[in-house]
Amino acid sequence: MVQPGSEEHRATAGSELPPGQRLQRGWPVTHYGPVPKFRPERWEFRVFGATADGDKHTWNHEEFSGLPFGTVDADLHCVTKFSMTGAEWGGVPARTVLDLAPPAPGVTHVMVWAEYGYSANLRLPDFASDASIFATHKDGELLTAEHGFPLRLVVPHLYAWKGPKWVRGVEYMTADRRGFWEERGYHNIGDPWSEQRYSYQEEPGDGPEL
Ligand SMILES: Nc1nc2c(c(=O)[nH]1)N[C@H]1C(S)=C(S)[C@@H](COP(=O)(O)O)O[C@H]1N2
Ligand SMILES: [Mo]
Repeated sequence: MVQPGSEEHRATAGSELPPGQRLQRGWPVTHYGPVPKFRPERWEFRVFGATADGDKHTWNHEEFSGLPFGTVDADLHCVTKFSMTGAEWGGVPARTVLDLAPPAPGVTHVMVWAEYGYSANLRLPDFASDASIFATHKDGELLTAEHGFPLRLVVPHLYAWKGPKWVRGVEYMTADRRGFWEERGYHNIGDPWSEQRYSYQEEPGDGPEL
């Protein structure tokens, strides 16, 4: 068996890098601000905004940990041009969250919220992609604090800033709004395969006025 994350796995995963990216050995830590301390008794995951039933849905840490577990093989592409390939992410698929707390019919975008107010906006179909996962594990091991423990979102087909570490909830939106980096010069959509790095590259319709 090929161990996920091993050199052999990397070599056989066939992961081609998006344009302008280079492979990074190991797994660097990249984020803005301090690493939050996890307090299980205060932690909850919230789905709010335009839900189908109009209610806010919350799970405490024990409840969220009991949701059906899935895995996704995916690379991480940082907009600063390094990529980490061949990871196996384990956790709760975004689809599961959408099924358990469905959005109202008019929802077009989501804002994913993390500790300290970090946020990233996504088009609903990007969030709902089969490979989007709220990861608790990488290669069978719990995430470390600096990599997002207890929970981070991974959206494999977008730049990694679209996947908040220390994620705490999802807001369903009926119109687009910019998240943390999207307000600070980064592309509203962030597709690495077409190098949507910066907001100045946006075409009309790619995002709300800056
Ligand atoms: N909460 C939070 N999540 C975040 C960030 C951040 O600043 N805060 N940075 C993003 C960016 S730019 C990248 S490249 C990845 C890095 O993940 P890593 O540190 O596990 O490699 O986390 C993303 N998630
Ligand atoms: Mo990044």
